Amino acid sequence: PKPTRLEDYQPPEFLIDRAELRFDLDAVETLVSAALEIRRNPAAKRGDGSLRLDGEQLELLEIALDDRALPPVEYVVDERTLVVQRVPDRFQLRTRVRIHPAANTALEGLYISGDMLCTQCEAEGFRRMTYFLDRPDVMARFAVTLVADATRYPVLLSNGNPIDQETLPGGRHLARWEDPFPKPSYLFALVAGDLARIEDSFTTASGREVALHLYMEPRNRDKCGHAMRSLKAAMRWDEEHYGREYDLDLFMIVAVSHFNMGAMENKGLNVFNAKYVLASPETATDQDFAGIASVVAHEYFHNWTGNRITCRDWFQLSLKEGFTVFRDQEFSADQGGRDVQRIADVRALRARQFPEDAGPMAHPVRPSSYIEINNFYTTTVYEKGAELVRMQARLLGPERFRAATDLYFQRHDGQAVTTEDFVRCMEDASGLDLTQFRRWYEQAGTPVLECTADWEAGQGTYRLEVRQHTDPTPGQPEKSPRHMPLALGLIGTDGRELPVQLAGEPAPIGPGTRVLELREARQVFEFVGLSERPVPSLLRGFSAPVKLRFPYSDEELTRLMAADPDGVARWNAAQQLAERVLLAMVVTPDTPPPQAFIDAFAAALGDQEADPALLAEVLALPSESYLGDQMQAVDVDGIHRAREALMVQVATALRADLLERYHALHRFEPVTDQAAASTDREPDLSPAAMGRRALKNLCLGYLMRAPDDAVLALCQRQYATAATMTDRIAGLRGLIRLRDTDQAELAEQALTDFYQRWSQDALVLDKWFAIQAQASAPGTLGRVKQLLRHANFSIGNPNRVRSLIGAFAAGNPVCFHAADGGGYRLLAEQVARLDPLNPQLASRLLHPLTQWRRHDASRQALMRAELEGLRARDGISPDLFEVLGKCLD
Ligand code: BAL
Ligand code: ZN
Repeated sequence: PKPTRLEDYQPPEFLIDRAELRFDLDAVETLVSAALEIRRNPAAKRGDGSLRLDGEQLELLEIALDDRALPPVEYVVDERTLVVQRVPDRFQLRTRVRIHPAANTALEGLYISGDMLCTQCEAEGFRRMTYFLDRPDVMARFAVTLVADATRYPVLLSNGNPIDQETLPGGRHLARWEDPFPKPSYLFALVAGDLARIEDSFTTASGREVALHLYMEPRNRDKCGHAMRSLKAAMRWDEEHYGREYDLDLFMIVAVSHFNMGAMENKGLNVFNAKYVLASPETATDQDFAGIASVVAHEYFHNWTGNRITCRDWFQLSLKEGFTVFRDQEFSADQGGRDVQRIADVRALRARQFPEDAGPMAHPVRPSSYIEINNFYTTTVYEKGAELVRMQARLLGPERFRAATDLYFQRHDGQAVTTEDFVRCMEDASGLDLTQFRRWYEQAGTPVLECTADWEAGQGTYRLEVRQHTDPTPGQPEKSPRHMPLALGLIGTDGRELPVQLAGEPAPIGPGTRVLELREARQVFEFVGLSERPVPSLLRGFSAPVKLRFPYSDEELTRLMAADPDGVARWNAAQQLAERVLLAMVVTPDTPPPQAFIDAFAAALGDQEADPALLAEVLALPSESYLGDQMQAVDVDGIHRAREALMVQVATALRADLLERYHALHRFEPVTDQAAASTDREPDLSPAAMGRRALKNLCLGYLMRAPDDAVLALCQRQYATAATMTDRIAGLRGLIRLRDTDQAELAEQALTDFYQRWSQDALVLDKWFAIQAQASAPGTLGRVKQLLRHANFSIGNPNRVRSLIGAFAAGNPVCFHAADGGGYRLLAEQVARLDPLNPQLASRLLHPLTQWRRHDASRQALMRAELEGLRARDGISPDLFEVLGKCLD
């Protein structure tokens, strides 16, 4: 397969103004008729006079140009294109093709999910349904007719507004939809099925009434309330924060069970992975509820950042994804807690994006080349892209950022544009020069900020030196310094904030956060007027996506952990302190943690003033994979041992404190009566209640590291009487630790009970698979193999595949990296099995193996052998080909 390069971009030679499509729907065989109004693009270079349309896996039945059936000599069809020779400047092209939805296991284009038919077109799925100019800078008005069996598919949906319905002979029926907004083909959608609907409505700021329809399989109709509430909250938020109103009279969401991604923002007809729609307190965790709100908002926000203004080409993907992730993060921060949301986002960035940026798959936020665009729906394009927007928002400040986004919406509405167009709006509205900032879009890799400081007591001057550098990444040996905001504060001995005044500034500036701008490889900042040596609180709010190093003493970190008013910095101090203790324990296994660490932990646990949700973050140890990233060569076993040992030591030293906090928090939960299967009141789903549960279950997690009979009983009771899935799964997670111990029976009982309760609920069953795949018990690899043969495992359902194979490979370092290579073998076998069916998913699952260079020589050899084995297979997909090439060559 050949790469596509940004530098080769050419405007489309032809445009499609209108597309009339008719789908004669059937699971086995669907006929698609298209009538396309096409004209030559005056802004493009003239080619050889022929029209080249994209089309894959289509059986062409008819073709006519301006109502004249074309003879075979006038067109050429191959596996990827239809070329019509010598076309006029303006014409209508009609085609009719046959496709096979039930045989479509890749879940791109038209496919079946259970009994329904649905589509996924981004990035290049539309070409699997009809011949088209399947590129985002070709925007057409769509009119769609859907025809199907009225009993099997009573609901027929597409984008835009419903125009008409008819009953047809032979038990069939028809629906017509028309979308008044021109859109690229990747935003097309259709859904057909026997679906239930819940309805609501939303009145826009300008007083228009929008009907909101949420569709799902009928048995799930009582699990959609949270998604609907989230949608309405997102609609209001976008009006208030960006002045963006919804633009059609109808907004629809459909929940489907088989979906490669989280959800898809098709115009007026969002199609969602059921995981991001369906929730009840008994079946979904607090994290699931938050995930639903965030994804519903994300897809809704795309209506402006993605649909009204779309991408010129797929290299610009972050234009819509980075900005939309930033918007959904800010929405979630406003709904729950700002610090806790930011910590979750930073944790995710460090866990996934930083390793990507340091590995063979590293690429800029705006990549310059790809073989398979599906491989570029990455955490770099999404989450690092969001960080780039966040930094620009910070550099501009709230008022100027709002002016800049207003300008962006006004200037580019209805267009397909680039990240450069976005940055130019930031500049034009603010007067700032972002020339240097643009490097963030072009350079891959995570910058490192090396900071040092010295103190001149006599002068009251504190000098901070910041050096920045970025290691080479594939294809980019040299990096230049980047422009970024560095937010900081200064903390005194008593934990209070000190004034932050730079030398030369006329008047003292009060205490609090200051935002400095970095541009140079080395910069020195001199703070004056200080009465004592401060502890710097650096990178507050994680103001730039960098790795910051400062030689803090343990005492200084402890001070920040106890007192930093910036929640993110407070959390980060705790992480650094724990990281230090843990890495020492990796090197010297039997080192007890310093008493100062236990004391700091105890102080935070007993802090009654702080938000419990924040404390749950502060007291959570860094993950095994994060710790691995801090080492030259990852010591998988040493890290696991150290982390477990530290948790046991905390649990032992602070048993009474943990129990006390546990009970104090558990009291808030409803009391359940198992016999009557009822609770005395509804579970509380407010952010405050979720924060309490997070801290309580953190305590339980520690306690279950050193469980005596009383703790075991408490964990069993929580599992059995939980009113929420959050508490039930926390109980189960505690009990599953007993697998392969002499109390294994308790784990097996709970797992059997969980399965029996929830075997009919696919999303809960995903949790049952995942929790077993992530258990660090020695027998896990064998169990995962058994679960692959379980009656409820299906290679055809991406959620189930992720919950078993993905959870094991990406979420269970110690078992996946078993020294004999059994984990690697299992992943490679499953990727090989999946690749012919669903290459997009196969390529994503492979990622843990691509990090092979981070491991010891023996593991490297084993991992590499599996990767080579995959590459040697006949007929691997372009998706896999690209990833294997990057990580092996
Ligand atoms: N556009 C693909 C799914 C999403 O990012 O919303
Ligand atoms: Zn998106």
